[in-house]
Amino acid sequence: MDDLPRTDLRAAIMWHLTYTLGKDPDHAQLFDWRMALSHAVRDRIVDRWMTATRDTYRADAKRVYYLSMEFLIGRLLEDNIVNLQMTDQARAAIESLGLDYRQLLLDEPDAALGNGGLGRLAACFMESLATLGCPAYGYGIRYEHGLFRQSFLDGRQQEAPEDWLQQPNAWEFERPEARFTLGFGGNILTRAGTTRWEPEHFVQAEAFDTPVIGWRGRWANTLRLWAGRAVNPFDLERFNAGDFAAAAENEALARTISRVLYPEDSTEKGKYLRLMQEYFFSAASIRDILRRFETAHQDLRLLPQKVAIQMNDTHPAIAGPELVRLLHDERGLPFDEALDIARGCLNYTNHTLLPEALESWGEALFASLLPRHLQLIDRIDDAHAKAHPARRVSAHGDGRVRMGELSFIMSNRVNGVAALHTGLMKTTVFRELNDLHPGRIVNETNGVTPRRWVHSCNPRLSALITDTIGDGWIGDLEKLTELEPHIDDADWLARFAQVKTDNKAGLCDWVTREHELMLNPEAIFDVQIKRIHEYKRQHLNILEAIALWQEIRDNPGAGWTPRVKIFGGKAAPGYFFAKDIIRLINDAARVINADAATHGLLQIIYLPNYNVTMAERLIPAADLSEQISTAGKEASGTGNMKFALNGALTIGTLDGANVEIRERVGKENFFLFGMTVDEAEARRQVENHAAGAIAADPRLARAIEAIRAGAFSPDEPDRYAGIVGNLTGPDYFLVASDFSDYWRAQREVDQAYADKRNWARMAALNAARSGWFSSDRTIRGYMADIWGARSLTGN
Ligand code: CR6
Repeated sequence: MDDLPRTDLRAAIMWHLTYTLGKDPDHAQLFDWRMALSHAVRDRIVDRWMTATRDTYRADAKRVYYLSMEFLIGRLLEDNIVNLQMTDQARAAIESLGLDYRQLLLDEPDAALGNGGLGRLAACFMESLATLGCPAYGYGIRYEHGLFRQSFLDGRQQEAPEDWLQQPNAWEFERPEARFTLGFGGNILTRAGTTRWEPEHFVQAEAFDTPVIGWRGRWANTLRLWAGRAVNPFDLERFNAGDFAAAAENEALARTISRVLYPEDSTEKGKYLRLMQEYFFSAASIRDILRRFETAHQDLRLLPQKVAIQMNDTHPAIAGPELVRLLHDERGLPFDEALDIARGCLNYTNHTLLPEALESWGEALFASLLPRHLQLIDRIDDAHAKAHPARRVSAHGDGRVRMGELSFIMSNRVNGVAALHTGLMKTTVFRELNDLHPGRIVNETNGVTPRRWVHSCNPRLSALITDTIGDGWIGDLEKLTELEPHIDDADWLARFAQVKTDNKAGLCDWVTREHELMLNPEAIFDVQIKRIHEYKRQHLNILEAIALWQEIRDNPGAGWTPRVKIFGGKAAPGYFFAKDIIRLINDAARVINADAATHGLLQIIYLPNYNVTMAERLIPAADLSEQISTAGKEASGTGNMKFALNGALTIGTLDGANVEIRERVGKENFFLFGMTVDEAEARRQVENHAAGAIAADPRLARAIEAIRAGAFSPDEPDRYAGIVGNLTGPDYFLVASDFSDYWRAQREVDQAYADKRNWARMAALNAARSGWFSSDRTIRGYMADIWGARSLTGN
């Protein structure tokens, strides 16, 4: 066997094809070539990865542990090639083998280990942590099936399992030796003054490591994902007795834990599994963290100096009581000391104020799985009450265990994800805890990694920026402000506009190929891509489209600016209202797209199975970014940042990070509409607010009436009775009350777009002024304000 070539990439690909994949080049498929390239790239990461680990041990540096139920990493091959700055080399090597480089990249399945913003944020953070040279581990679950695959049948969402792990995953290293056995249920024994938990059931967590390399390949961290394994995977006795299925039952049950992301939680069984998953990955991670600490230190009191743990939302909140349990029950530290140490390490990010999304568990369910933890939570509550007698705020009470309160009480710092959201945390969900702990809540506005979300996904824009100001912006996004003086140069602005035109043409080709629909490339590309939720108000968007359609039909010669409305996003399988919204959009699209009277002026397309890869395709081609949530409901948003960076203008409310985007890009470069948080609150108190708004706006009334009368569902006229009933009745998310102002802002968009040059100017100003929304800036904030961590690469 020839030695593995270290420098010549083409030779390395051939080597891996032969010796790793065992394939003769004559018979190799696209998959084999992709795997061979991935292995060749991975080799170039591994040395740096090991050096980074060694450097961290040598410096005895503080490590950051990011615990997250979700890491929506998407594809990794291109990311890794880009960060190693090997794009030209990789393309040349692949082309010299007679293969298509893009096609090869697209062959990689999307790792859909997340639902939406929270999971994608975790992925951006991992990349920024590596870019900044901050020693860090991401800890999560290696879901066999990530988020479901979405398709439409008669406009309705269908869900199929996502099978990204059907093929071998080139990036991960299985660590059979890194296993922890975790218990559930059972009893608590108190003997000679010490208490111990004797669980009844056991599951093993096995580690799979994926290296995450930063920009320019100077540092790499680890994403460690846990998989469920049985303690006794195979029962030979039962097998020999002929009961083959039962023989493997243990293994099947254990694997269920890491089988799917967010199992249906509307049943008790589902809830039980969900809490098991949370404990499973949190407990395995905490043990791993302690094990690593104890290889270098004896004194557990040093833990907060060496370890910073970030709980991404409340899903890992059980990490708090588990750490206390390990320190107190298993290591024998006094309870108060164990609690202090744990609190010195832990921090919590809140991502939502929506009451239905704030986790809480029934105490019976909780006690059946984690009896000892429930006792410890009571002691934590008591200690808290003793230290803060002014007012009792507890995690356990009224028969429930509230994970938000638990996370807050157990944390050194608690952060919001945008300025507005952080302020609201202090005055709403955590008002009392904030009074007791002034200063604990801090703000770290979200960000996105510019490597993936500009440089890779928008190569034309990236080339123009680099050509104008050099490539320093990729590692220091605030350099984008250096573009500003060029915006007044007509030639430069024309080049900027051409990038968008070319990206739109590329998207049109793809839509024609994949979805057999010809889009009008002259139209405004108006894009709303995100999870489907009433608070995000996709129904406000489709109502406006229906009203526009009606108005164009009435008045076809009025000089309309053509529009293509693009939707993408999945609804939770059990969220029926959201599924109705999807169906309504598809139904309306079918009718409107078929109307010769409005053809070319208004088109609607709902692209199925929205995921990271699709976002990378759509965002660079967007003119208009829809960020239209009811004020006070979207904690931050991160899509909004990606659009602005790629030169789309926002139509949006004063919600989440929209507020900060508007401040930075300038209010004249942002289409604002809708009520503020206070106005929305006041509006809800007005009796029949929706009916009042509908009566005051004939366009809105007509659009709703068309839906009600079955204009888009002639075979089933009352199909949307639920949506209509909500919009005309309670309308908690104030769609009706915000409609008129949304319509007004949309017509301003039409007018502005008609002036191509000025539109390009506004778009360029959005790009030039959005550099602050880099996740590098966000991570620097966490390092300084929350973790007390430092860079080992001097970044
Ligand atoms: N749905 C927020 O709603 C925010 C992300 C990341 C969300 C969204 O506004 O940008 O987190 N919240 O902070 C949760 O997932 C609970 C989200 O993605």
